This record gives sequence, structure tokens and C-alpha cells, in this order.
Amino acid sequence: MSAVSPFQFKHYRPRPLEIIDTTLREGSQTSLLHDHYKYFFNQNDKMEIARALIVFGVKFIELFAPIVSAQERDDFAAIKEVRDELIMQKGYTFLLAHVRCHPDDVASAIEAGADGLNFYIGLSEASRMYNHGKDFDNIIRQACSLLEEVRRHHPHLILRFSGEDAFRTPEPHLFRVYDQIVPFVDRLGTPDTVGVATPMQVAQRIKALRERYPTMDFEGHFHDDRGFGLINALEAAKNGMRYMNTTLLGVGERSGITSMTALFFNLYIDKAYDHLEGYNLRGSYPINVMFASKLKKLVPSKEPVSLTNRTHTAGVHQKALLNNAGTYEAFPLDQFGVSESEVLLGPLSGWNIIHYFLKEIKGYNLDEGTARQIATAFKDRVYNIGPHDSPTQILIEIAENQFGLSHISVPERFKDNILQRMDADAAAPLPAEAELQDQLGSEIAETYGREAAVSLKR
Ligand code: HCA
Ligand code: CU
Repeated sequence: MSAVSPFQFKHYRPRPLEIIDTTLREGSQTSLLHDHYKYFFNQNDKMEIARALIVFGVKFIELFAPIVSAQERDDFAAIKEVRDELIMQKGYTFLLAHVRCHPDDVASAIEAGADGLNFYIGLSEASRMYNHGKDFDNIIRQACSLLEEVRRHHPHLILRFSGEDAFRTPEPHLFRVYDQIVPFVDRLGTPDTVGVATPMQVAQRIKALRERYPTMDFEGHFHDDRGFGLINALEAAKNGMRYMNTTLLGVGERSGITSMTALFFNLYIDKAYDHLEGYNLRGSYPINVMFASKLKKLVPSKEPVSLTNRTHTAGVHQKALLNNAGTYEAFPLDQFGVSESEVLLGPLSGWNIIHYFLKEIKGYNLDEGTARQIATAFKDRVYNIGPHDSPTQILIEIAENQFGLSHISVPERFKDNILQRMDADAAAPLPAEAELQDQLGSEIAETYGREAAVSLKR
């Protein structure tokens, strides 16, 4: 049995919004991983993701229960080491294991040294009939006896209980179970497992829960099946839901859940500044870039904190932008790190960041193998750089001189048609042509993609 951690939850003062990142649990269930025959994140990926989240300011990270597999158990230990290394610098981060209401899941999590247990069991009719097959009396009996026992023997653990599919569970059913569970837990989850909820229903549900359990904290988990994962989380946060499950780029089962950076971006726009306390917002784009590279993708265009939101193709847009950036860019994306200087390159940069940086931001034509070789050459050079050398410049020198990389080429007739701004004050580098039609712009984007847009900047 593991020793009790000196950092206990009761000494922690939760902020108005606590992200419970579940990229390594819910996010691992994304089918996007199948696109490149990868199926799961490897241990190094997981360590890098956990490190980035902790540096960003996330204090709660959800992981699979170690019982899931020997690999998960090993990965749990590796992530815990990353967490421990960062305690002096970043404070304590709580590792929460996602557990069924089953003693074996619980035992595996406690043995691995989890700080908390996120219990879940389905309460909707569909779950009861087709998932576990238990009726309410059975669910209550099983969950309460397990929770009571864990509480008694491990009083320092953070306990959460979620009625899976909470938004297809009628309120009286939810209350029937939660009334019994409340004495044993620190938080109640209300997952919208199949993404059916509307923002109005979310607000109403939170109001009802807060009235019935005034001293409880609640946790949201909103699937994006209807495209409401973001707006539901935003509505929930504004209605006093303190804990929110998010993932990087919103990945998860099916359409995924709320994207962490999309949520922060919107809270910022809506001036909910107290909800931003302690998060390194300038790290938003870099963390998205890092995670996209794990999925072997660019940051998707539907992610608000992405370069696409700074890319303009239509001539009429460009002209207006040159006069006043605010015409087509309403929000301060540079504060969320959508600027070249925020993608920090250094000796620790992995090949995938370098691949991404050279391809997405600098517009070079290169494959993964070349990126790996460039990363090795870059590492050799960058350890010895002087205070006035720029890592970006060194990388570009290596890419062009040592590896002969060239920019992705775009047909002459499309040149000068696309403008990309990397930060709010960047001088627009291209001459605008007022006559160019919107249609032409979208033709370029469709035909040549964003790499074309990027390379045109130079
Ligand atoms: C799952 C379902 C879940 C659980 C959420 C929670 C959901 O994949 O096990 O534990 O609060 O969406 O209901 O992700
Ligand atoms: Cu889920």
C-alpha cells in the first residue's frame, strides 16, 4: 500500500475553475489515433502531455485505472514521476484514476498512488438495461458500501461519483442515487455521455443540483455529438460548476468533449477573468501544437486557438486588414500564444515540434524522417548557442543549408493572395489587391490547403 502523500487535497484551495484534464483517459479513446495505425499514446507521449499540462497550470489529471493493463500501470508510474519532478516548480498536481464501482479498480488505483478516484456508473435507462443491468437499489448498495469503505480507510483520497449519461437520467432518478452518495464524496459528476444536452438544460440542471446539494462541488463532462461540447461547458462554468473535464483539442470518444483552450478563449472573451486564475494562457497554442503533433495532425481549423484564425485568403479581407486588423480579427489570439515566438524551440524540442514548426509555421516541404534528422542536428547545435543566437534562425539554417529544404510551392497566379498574421501587431507582409474576389481566396485554400497560405507569407 502506498504511503499517504504529504500534499493533501484538504490543504488545497480550489480556484473558481479547475480543469480536470482527461486527454490521457477520455482523449485516448479518440478514433483519430487510428488514422495512423497508432491506437494509443506511448509512454513518452503521455509523459510529455502530462508535463505540458502541469506547466500550463492544470492541477487535476485523470488517468485510466491501472487495472486496465500492465502498460497503463507502468504509464501511471511514469506520469507520477513527471508530476513529482515538477512539484517544486509548479506546485502539486492531483492524479485521479477513473474507476468503475469495483474493488479491483479501486485497489489498483490506491496501489499506484492515485490522489483521487473518479467513480462512475451508468444511471440512465439505457445504461441500466444494456450496460451493467443493475437496478437503482443495487447501484446504490454497491456504490455506497464501496465508497464508505474507501472513505474510512483512505480519508485523504479525493472521491468523485458520476452518474454516467446524467442528461438522459430524469432528475428524480439522479437525486435518488446522489442523495445516498453525497455523504461520501467531494464532488459529483454530471457527464453528458452521449452529447444530448442543450445549454439551457445544462444551466437548469446545475441550478437544481446546487439547490439540492448546496455544499457540494460539481464536475462537467460534455460530449460534442451535437457540437455543443464547448457552449455547454461555458454555460456550466458560468453557472458555478467549478470542475470541468476537458481534453487537448477536445479529442475523445466519437466527436470528443470540450477543448481546454477553446473554453479558456471563450471565458476570456466573455470577461470571466476569475475563471482564468493560474493558467498560462500564452501556452495555449503551443500546447495545441504539441498535442496535434502527437496525432500527426495540424491544429484543426475548428479549434479556436489555431493558426487558421489568423489566415486570410480573400482579397477584400486582406485590404481591410491592412487598414485595420480588427476588421476580420475580433479577438486577441496573440494572448493565447498564436505567435511564432511562443513556439519555443530549444534543446528539448522533440522532432515532432520541429516537424510541425517547419511545416505549419515556416511552410517548408518536409517529411517525418527528414524532421527527425533535422531534430538531431538541431540538438547538437543548440546546446552550444550564445546569448544572441536565435534557435529559430539556427533551425532554419540547418533546414535550408544542410538539408536543402524549400518552401511548398504555390502556382504563380495565386501568389500574393493570402495573408497570414501571427500576432496582433505584425505588419502585414503582402501587398493587398482589392479586386481579388472571396471566391478566388477559398479556391486557393481548398486546392492548396493551409501550407500554401503559410508559404505565401514569405
Ligand atoms: C466513459 C464514459 C464517460 C465517463 C465520464 C465520467 C462519459 O468513457 O467511461 O466518468 O464522468 O462520457 O460518461 O467518459
Ligand atoms: Cu466521456
